[in-house]
Amino acid sequence: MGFKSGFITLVGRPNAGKSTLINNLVNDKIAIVTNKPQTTRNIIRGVRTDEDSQMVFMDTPGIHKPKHKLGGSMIAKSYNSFNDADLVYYVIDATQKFGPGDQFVLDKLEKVDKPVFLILNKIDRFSSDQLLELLVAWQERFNFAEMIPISALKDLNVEQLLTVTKTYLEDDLKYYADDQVTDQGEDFLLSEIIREKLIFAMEEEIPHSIAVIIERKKQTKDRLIVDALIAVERDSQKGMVIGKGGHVLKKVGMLARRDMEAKFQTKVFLKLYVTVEKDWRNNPKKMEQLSHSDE
Ligand SMILES: Nc1nc2c(ncn2[C@@H]2O[C@H](COP(=O)(O)OP(=O)(O)OP(=O)(O)O)[C@@H](O)[C@H]2O)c(=O)[nH]1
Ligand SMILES: [Mg+2]
Repeated sequence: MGFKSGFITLVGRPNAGKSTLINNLVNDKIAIVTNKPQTTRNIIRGVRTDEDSQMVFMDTPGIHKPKHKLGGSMIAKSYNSFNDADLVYYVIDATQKFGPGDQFVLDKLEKVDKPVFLILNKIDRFSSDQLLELLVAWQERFNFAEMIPISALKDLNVEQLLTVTKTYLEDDLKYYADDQVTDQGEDFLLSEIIREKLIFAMEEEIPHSIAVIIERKKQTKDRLIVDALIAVERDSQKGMVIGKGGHVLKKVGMLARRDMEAKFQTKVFLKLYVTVEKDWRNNPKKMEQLSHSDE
């Protein structure tokens, strides 16, 4: 028997748990997770390799009705991921009612000529008889190759998902080295850690206006020095990111630094700056700079 591999894209509506799931699937925190929708902005690849197989998972931005150019470019990336995939996981938050947003995704999936798994996530939040009803309802909506209930967060049934997925892999190359878990560069990882902490610290609308870029990075003998620039869209948002007496920024910096130190196993010296880039989410050039669209 030859080596088997495949590319699997994780698509779905914002907040369904795609990033939580990819982290679980590769046993590492490679994608940021927050309680607010539209967190993920880029395709993030996560690799899981064993003796005879390799699965390359793709985390994607949540599919939503875009209000800015940034949103449009985010969902375009999600749709593009169908082309690279051998298999699609449609991840849903099973605690949410079926609505027009779900139907929109199903209509997209109708045009995709790949097996589609329905992944019913967050089953830790309801009982098994509710689950049966749900499976029956979804079965009537689309011809899924498989329907698998899981909890990405509580790690329920993810092993089963992997077992079933493996039966769909075909003889193919090993695309990534055995020890590679993600394709992301260090700058992107660092900026995402900061963005995660900022999203948690901010109220509803502001998270979507935030971008983070690494301005300078230097590894000395005993520490990693990082200067990061946080961009927001309005002066008022700048004030909120900084907080009274700088307390918000200080807290964000502390939490981000801790995660960076754990991830890169080195002492980190992190400096954060905040700048206003008016309406950057509608400015293609700024967007490219600020949303890491080349990574
Ligand atoms: N109870 C429960 N919560 C979950 C589960 N999986 C994810 N969550 C939570 O759902 C929220 C959204 O998770 P994400 O993984 O960021 O969702 P996403 O689909 O990547 O969202 P976008 O990047 O915005 O598209 C977070 O608060 C997670 O902790 C689960 O299995 N059970
Ligand atoms: Mg995500």
